[in-house]
Amino acid sequence: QANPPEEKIKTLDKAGVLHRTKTVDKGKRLRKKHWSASWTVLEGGILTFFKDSKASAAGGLRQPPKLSTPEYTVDLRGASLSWAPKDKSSRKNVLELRSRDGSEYLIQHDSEAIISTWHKAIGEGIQELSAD
Ligand code: I3S
Repeated sequence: QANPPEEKIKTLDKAGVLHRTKTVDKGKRLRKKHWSASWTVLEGGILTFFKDSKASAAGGLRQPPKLSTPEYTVDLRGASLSWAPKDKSSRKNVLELRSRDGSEYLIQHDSEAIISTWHKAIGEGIQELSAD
């Protein structure tokens, strides 16, 4: 292997704007879904959802929201990812991410191509961590 694992894990895997909502907080189902479009970063086995920001949604990849603060940080170690069952949302292209601490998130993008790249990247992130 060319790079030591410490080196590899620091790499930025992916960043972009996604729709997301938290549905379960450490085993406790939240009463209401609050979808928001927000800047999302996958890096070093951690998925970070930044606070909802119209600027980040509009700016897309060209304008990372420097002043935005993380809202949810999901450790992918021990997490699982699947396509959300239809009863979880009426939206299309919805992924469901479950963290090891029993929290759940829905992740959505209208573009099937874009959500597929996130599916692959997050899935690979989970795989890499399970190999340690
Ligand atoms: O599970 P629900 O209640 O159908 O989720 C919907 C609500 O969160 C809704 O908010 P309001 O109750 O304020 O209208 C959202 O606008 C919808 O997007 C949620 O359903 P979908 O199917 O889009 O996840």
